[in-house]
Amino acid sequence: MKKTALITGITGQDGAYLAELLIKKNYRVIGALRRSARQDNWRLKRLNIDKKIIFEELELSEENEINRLFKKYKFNEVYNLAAQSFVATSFNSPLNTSNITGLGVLRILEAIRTYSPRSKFFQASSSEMFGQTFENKQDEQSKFNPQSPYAISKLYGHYITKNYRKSYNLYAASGIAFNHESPLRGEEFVTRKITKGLVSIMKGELKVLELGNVYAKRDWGYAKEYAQGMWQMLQLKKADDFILSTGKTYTIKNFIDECVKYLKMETIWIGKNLKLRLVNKKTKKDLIKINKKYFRPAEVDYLRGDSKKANKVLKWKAKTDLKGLVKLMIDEEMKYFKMR
Ligand code: GDR
Repeated sequence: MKKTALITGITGQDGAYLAELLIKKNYRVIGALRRSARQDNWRLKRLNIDKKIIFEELELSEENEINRLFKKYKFNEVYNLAAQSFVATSFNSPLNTSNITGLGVLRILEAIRTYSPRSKFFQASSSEMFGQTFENKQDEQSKFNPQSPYAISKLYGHYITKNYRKSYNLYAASGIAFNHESPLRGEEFVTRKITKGLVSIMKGELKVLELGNVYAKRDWGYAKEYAQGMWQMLQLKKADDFILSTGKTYTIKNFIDECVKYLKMETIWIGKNLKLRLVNKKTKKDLIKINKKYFRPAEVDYLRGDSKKANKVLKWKAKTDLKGLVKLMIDEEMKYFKMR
């Protein structure tokens, strides 16, 4: 019998890679999307899976719509990847973020408890929950110290998932994923903003790229591998929580250096902090500048994950390093630039 899976956030980066994986594994994939995201299926088209998914409109703010879906289908697995997922936006829309990213999780869990207690549930938790951390590496036992309405909402989702697992004996797993990027990353996130920006500069379509705090450190992996980890978390006998990360951390400035090297651009950094600039060595023109408007009211300075537990129990390990990730992202940036 074909398994049926529900993926919320199907049009996002992770939704697309997870759908690709489940289709390969012969699942029937129900993709839930917001009404406003109907046209937003370029990722699914690029992976050539848009015709293989059954789409259902769903607002995570509407419990009736969630309940309707659970009455219509029998889900073996439910992956909650939908969220207001941009940290910066959460400062401008804290209530909407809390409602969707936080309470949305509870609405799904309530539907599972009421209509489908045997469905396995995956919650996409986030390394942002660790926030301002004082530990060299963060694992499943590390202290949370969230720094944004987004991170606080994710923390609610994480704890309510654990609570429903314990209280109602549901199979509810929480995957704490550190930053994971790919050519399918949204352009508002820093890695994609950089790869797209630098390629646009090289092609003469952009003069200067403006960024915020480039000294922040992140643990960046390849999203496709993280989707695999999410699926593995639902294949155990007992639900649990796992960190997905590479264990390496780099500044945004390091990421830029790696891109510039791969693109063979002759550049040099001049100045520091708000005056920092990346300059073309020959023409002396600015290529990257810092703009205060991209700084967040509260920043997360340092993240580095320890996925020993996922490695041991799931046999999951991040394979793509920073260099490999940059290559993947820039190659595809160049390919689609040519086709525009
Ligand atoms: P993050 O990702 O907030 O870590 O959350 P993002 O790429 O937005 O920011 C990473 C770091 O880069 C700094 N930064 C900038 N960020 C953006 N977006 N644009 C800029 O111009 C810029 N300049 C510097 C940020 O301040 C930050 O320190 C991501 C999201 O995908 C979350 O949904 C997910 O939960 C976590 O990763 C794990």
